[in-house]
Amino acid sequence: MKIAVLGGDGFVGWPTTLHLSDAGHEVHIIDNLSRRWIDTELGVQSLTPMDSIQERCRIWHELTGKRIHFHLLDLAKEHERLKSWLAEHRPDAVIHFAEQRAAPYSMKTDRHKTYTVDNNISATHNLLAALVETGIDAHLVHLGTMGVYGYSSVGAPIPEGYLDIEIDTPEGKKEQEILYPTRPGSVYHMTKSLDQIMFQFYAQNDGLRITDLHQGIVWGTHTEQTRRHEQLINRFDYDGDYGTVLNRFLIQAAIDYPLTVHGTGGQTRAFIHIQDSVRCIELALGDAPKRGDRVRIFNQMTETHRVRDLAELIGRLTGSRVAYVPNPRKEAAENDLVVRNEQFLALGLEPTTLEEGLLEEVVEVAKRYAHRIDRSRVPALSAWTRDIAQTLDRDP
Ligand code: USQ
Repeated sequence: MKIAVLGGDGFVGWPTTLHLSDAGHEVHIIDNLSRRWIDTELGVQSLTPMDSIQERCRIWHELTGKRIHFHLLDLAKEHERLKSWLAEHRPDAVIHFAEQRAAPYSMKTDRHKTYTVDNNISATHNLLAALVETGIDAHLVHLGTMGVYGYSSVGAPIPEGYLDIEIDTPEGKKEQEILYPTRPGSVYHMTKSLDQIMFQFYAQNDGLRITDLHQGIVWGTHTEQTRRHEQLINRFDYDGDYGTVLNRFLIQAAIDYPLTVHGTGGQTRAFIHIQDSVRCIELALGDAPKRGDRVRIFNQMTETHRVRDLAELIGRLTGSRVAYVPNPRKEAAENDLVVRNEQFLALGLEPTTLEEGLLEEVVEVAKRYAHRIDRSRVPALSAWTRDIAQTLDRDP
């Protein structure tokens, strides 16, 4: 297949690109490199040293003889160029990762909220409108988030995207299938909820073939392909805005920094290893909906864990201290979460679970590059409200 990976320079985009190129697909990255600019804005860098995207593609070619094509394009701002690109290249599939993906970044200031909404909503809508206008019947696979559901299974497992409900009507009870009601917990998660409505509309109105992957928190850093050469290494975020919880605990353990549990750590979240994440995307690509089908939604996660249990586990493994710090977020202090993920299992996914070897591998990577860490950038200081901002600790 000819595949366009929008956002192919990012944390999940890059390993996905390599995985698909390795599998023999013709892969084109479209990216505006905004994630690298945000590092510059925040004054932080990936724990792992990343080469330019052009250099990464050159190394891959040298190693495998396969070409990955890179196109610098801003999806949110360059609608006409996007249309021309699609019309010229006519991809069979488009994978859409090109959104600002950090909840804390999206809550920093009104500017960051506005940027996240403008960027994410425009990128998704420009893409949908361009696919309709160019008449390209590509399968669109979007990286969504488990966060659209709102992390509470109210006693019943969270289904894969849709909920069957019964409504009272004058003629008696009627059944209806609706998108699971969204309950986003940040401006970032809100943009992914809005994406869902756009997908529903374009599938119904124009017959676009769309798969939306509701992904949990990704952990790990290496995949089979990124391991092959030092310059193919994946980015690895540790800072308070972009670092995600499990990877942060592992990095904190590596540099002898207390493991920063927010609040009581009673938050239960869905997780997936990066290797499974790229595999799921490949599985979803191979199982495209037909024209006229509803949006296909998968829950892309393999297990759920409570934040404090993860911290205690890593504390036991590494001898690190667990610090319970004031929570910068407005979120439920404790929640249960049960999630259905049968569709990927039925397609053959064999889940990578949280085993010690893989956790230790991440700690090893972090130790190797520990000299690149600025300890002052570890605490999460982006507060969800002004009142919460007053309560935060800079030094756990
Ligand atoms: N947390 C801590 N300590 C930390 C960092 C986080 O206790 O040092 C807690 C947070 O308060 C939160 C939980 O861990 O309760 C998860 O935080 P996170 O930063 O790992 O994840 P989140 O902000 O939800 O976002 C990440 C990705 C996002 C993706 C989402 C999947 O950045 O792109 O969509 O995970 S999910 O959470 O399933 O919605």
